[in-house]
Amino acid sequence: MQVNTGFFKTSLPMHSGSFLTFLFCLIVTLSHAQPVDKKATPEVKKLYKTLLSAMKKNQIYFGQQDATAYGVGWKSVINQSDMMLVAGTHPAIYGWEISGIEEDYAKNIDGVDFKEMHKLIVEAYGRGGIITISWHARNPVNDKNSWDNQSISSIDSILPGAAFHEKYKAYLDRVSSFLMNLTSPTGELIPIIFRPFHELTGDWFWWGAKQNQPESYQKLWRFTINYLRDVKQLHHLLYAYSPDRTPMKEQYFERYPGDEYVDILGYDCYHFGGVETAAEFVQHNRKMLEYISENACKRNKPAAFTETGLETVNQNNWWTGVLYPTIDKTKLAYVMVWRNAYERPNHFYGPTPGHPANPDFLKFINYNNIITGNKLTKK
Ligand code: BMA
Repeated sequence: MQVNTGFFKTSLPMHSGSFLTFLFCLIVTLSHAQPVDKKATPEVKKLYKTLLSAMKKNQIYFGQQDATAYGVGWKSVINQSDMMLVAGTHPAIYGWEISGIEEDYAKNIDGVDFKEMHKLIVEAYGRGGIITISWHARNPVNDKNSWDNQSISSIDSILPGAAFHEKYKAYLDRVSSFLMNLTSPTGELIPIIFRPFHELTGDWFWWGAKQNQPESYQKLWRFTINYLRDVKQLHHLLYAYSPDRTPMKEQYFERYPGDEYVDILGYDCYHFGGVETAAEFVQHNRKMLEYISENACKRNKPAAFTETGLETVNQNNWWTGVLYPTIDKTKLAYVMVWRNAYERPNHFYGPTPGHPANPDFLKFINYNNIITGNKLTKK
């Protein structure tokens, strides 16, 4: 079926799922949409509406993790990102990772100094960028890193009353100090999309589905939000829930902590394998994103593809041939690809200078509905 949504004309056919998503999104009422934190700052409320309105209009903000901290072959260069080198613009969404803050380390897990991260976040916000922060937290139970997937029920050991609860609270105190200091030069708190305990449906993190009961995950999530919001009085956060791929789409909500605790319905899924698996990737994830987005629209909340990418981008038309058909008209507020590691040569997900997929990337970001840094209003 060929449909003109009235927002953007395109030659891509609209699937029946997309049409339903579109109908659901018509009922998103911006005036009633509020973040879960009743005391959210004006900037957070504004960001929330910006995301909802983008979603409604089929506009998708494009993001990358650690974009301005480093890229392939460089680190800490002022106002640089691989995307800037290739396309002359930074992304619109800037992802950051705070693993290590819980132990008071000076640098995060990927070698980014927290002081520098702070500065880069302030700069990104000044350019009109949207900031999201993930947290590969260490396991408070045994000090192993987040990929400790051998421990069973770690979550139960850090909930209120359990042996490692105080230690977990100390972790949150450090997270909170970092977040609390993220202010703009004019003194306003920078709105942050906080995305803890992501990929919870997988079995690779200590908070994963194989090692913990759904209720434990929900309790951990609710405790964390209550603690940051009500005890630490942080009111500049939106909370993003990001399961990974599941065999059945309904499993997305199996561990969902509730509408009062989630602002953004996110989803993480990587493309493994390249050309051979591309069609399956598009088909599966398009359906999944439509499902998530319909559910987000019904709840008046934004939906987002919070992490994705094809490592090394070894398919030259990946951006327009795989990513775009996966996301276009699924009613998402944003999509974010993972980092371009400077320390692991084959671990990059964005454009890099000289890469054969760059012409396709430029075509992708030139689509009307893909929003990059140069289309944002500076603060
Ligand atoms: C993973 C990889 C790791 C990194 C971690 C946290 O997906 O990129 O190399 O340490 O994210 O950023």
